[in-house]
Amino acid sequence: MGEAKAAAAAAGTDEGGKTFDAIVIGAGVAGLYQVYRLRELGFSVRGIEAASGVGGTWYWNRYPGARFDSEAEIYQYWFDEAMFKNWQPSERYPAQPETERWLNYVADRADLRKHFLFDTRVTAARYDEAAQLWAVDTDRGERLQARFLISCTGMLSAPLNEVFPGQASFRGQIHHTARWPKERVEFVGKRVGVVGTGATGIQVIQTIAPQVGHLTVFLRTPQYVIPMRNPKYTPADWAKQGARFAEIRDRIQRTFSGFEYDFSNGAWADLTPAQRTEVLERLWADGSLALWLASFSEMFFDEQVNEAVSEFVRQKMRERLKDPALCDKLIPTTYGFGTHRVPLESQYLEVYHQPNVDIVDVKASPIERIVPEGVMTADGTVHELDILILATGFDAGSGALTRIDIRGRGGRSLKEDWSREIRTSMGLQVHGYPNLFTTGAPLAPSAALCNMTTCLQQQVDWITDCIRSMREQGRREIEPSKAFEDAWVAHHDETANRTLVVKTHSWYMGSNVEGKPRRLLSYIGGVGTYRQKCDEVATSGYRGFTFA
Ligand code: NA7
Repeated sequence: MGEAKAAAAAAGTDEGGKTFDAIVIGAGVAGLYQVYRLRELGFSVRGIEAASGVGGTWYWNRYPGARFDSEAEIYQYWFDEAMFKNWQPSERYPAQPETERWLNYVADRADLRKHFLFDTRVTAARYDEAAQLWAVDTDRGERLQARFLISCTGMLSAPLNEVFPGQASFRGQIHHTARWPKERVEFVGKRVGVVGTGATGIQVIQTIAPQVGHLTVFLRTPQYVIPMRNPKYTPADWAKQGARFAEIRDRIQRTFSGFEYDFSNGAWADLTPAQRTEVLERLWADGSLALWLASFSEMFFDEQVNEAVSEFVRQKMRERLKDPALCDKLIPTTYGFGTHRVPLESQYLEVYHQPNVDIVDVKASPIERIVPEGVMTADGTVHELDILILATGFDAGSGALTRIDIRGRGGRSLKEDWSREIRTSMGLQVHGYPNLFTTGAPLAPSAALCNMTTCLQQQVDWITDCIRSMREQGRREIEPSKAFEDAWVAHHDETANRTLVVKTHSWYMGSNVEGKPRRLLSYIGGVGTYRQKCDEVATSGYRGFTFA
């Protein structure tokens, strides 16, 4: 520690003041771990967080019904075995309040809070090429400096909350799910509208439906859904998971999706129809994302296989919906199962059997504007509401960074660069932006197809090792070459373009944001493969990256 402190001092940093070895943006899953790792190595580090507390996604998304679809035993940190064992998740898929409490527990146990400025948003960051430092401005009018700038800003953190004209004129309450108020929202007896039926909208709808006076779901694209099996976890259950700590930690590094399960059911073509059905039924009964991320990988490439799995899921949905009119509205037919996010749900479809729940088809008659009384659709109807919930999603992957004025070499702007084409080097750096490291950024495995705690810790570890090796070698600046980045983008596109995912409209492709350049935002080569590629770069002495 003393030696590292001396090295930090020699590098011109000043922990008590405004110059640091590293500035970390965000106090979510990645930001907490990044601060922990750098501090462990004796670097001076300042975290900056827009929210009042830690949690990131789990701070902001406090909407009714928010919970993750990753099992509690894999949505974990791996740097402290006792921390894992001393936390008792209440169930397999805990809800937001518990996950927020867990991240507070982590922050307290590792004493991380003191390194963060809370209620502070980074507005701009400019790289000073002569000094080889990032100058970081905040909305509190402060300027801090650091050798390294590390964004832990989240894949899904820039909400699309200004969606319709006239929102400000609405007389009732209007809430985007990712900006949900801390105060309780009272639904009893209220006329409530929900726009959006992605993973978020589904959780909201199934949770508030039993409370509302009347619910209007403004539905544009229906979803394939899988019923969640969410058993309670007793202390004995968790002790069993604790005994598997090392096994789970090692396993999830190597699978396709960073979950424990993986594709291990044999090739689709080698199985009889009965054997295929047996696999699908078994994974369906698991009530997890295994049907999607660990059944048959051919589903992502082969239209016939995809159609067969899609039809299996449609049939399951038909059995629950019964009413043919509801089946027509709620069962997807225009895209294949698994070609974008598959939500787990609990009694979501059954909500539509309630007499006080209506579907408004906003594909046929889009929402035109919000008026003081409610939502006006293109056919001129005003749907009167007391509360309007926007579950309209995010400017995913790139949005968190393009909402900051980031300037690299020669004053180039990341927002302008990415308005033409979204590019990164393995999602870890961007050519033209030396000493900027990114986590949860485009072109790396992330939220789309990965258990986020797995991917984020792997990226933080890679970044930390890189910074440590630079210190050992007396290097002050790192940047990926244009050729390296071109090669990664080409590999990413080649991997993506072999799949059916690129043919489906969703945030995965950036097509949910008007004018956003299209590219699959997450790397789809698999978490294990990506890790190997990252490790190869590090062991090669960072071939493809230039140092100063
Ligand atoms: P998503 O998955 O992007 O879903 C957004 C939903 O909002 C989706 O159903 C959209 O319909 C709908 N939407 C957006 N704009 C409109 C307008 N103008 N009119 C009608 N409907 C609209 O966001 P989520 O928050 O659910 O999930 C994001 C990720 O967070 C999720 O995948 C998990 O990984 C966690 P569309 O499909 O565009 O027709």
